[in-house]
Amino acid sequence: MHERAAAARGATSPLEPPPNLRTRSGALISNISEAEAITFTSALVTKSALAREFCGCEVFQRIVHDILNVPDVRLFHDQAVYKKPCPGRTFPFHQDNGYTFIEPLQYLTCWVALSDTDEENGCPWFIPELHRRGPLDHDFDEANSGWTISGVRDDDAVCVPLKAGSMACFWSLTPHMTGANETVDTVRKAYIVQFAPDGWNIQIWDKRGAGGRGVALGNTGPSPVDEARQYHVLRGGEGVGPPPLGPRL
Ligand SMILES: O=C(O)CCC(=O)C(=O)O
Repeated sequence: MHERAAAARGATSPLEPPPNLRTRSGALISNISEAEAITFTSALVTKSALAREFCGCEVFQRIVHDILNVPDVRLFHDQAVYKKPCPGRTFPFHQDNGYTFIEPLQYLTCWVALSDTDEENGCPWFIPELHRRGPLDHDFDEANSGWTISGVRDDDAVCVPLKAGSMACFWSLTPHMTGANETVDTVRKAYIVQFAPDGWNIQIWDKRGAGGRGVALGNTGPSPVDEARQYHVLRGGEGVGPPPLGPRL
């Protein structure tokens, strides 16, 4: 996994979004990416054959086989997260469901360290057991530009330093945060790879509804899948490699 992570680091870096990426109307493309503090680069598997191979590799096939315990599993989402030196700037406690709410609720997040990470440069922290309480209310934390579980009690949070090539695997309902990168010159690099049982429904929640608090929608059954991005890693209980990267449009 260590060689694979080194290769993934090579694949993710050139694809980091340029600073201040804006729409034609001037709005920031993402309200959580900020070039000088933290960048999120999504769907690398649609741009890099190496990222594609990485997310579909046998290591993940085995992990999802054992943890998700269903015969058909797809890559749900992948993103590189680069955290720049920026004193005090955390990525606050949240559940991944606080960003992307699907049915069934629990999907699996694999947080892969592409560089060594520790308390000083912004490694992840987790609150044990709280995932059992289901989805928690999230509010937007303007100071740290991220959704967060307001008032969450974090006195028993566990700090998880990771060497490059190691990963933390956790449920999408597990509250987690990353600390500030308090170094002066190192960029903390991670690749986040998420897997979900095939047949998920993402159309049950409108995040922008009710003035940004979100509203429940009708249950419309399985959502359409982006085959180029959300490919199978497990089909009929067997690991399957990723389909080749198609021509770029
Ligand atoms: O890697 C980070 O600093 C935070 C990313 C994170 O927690 C997430 O994308 O859910």
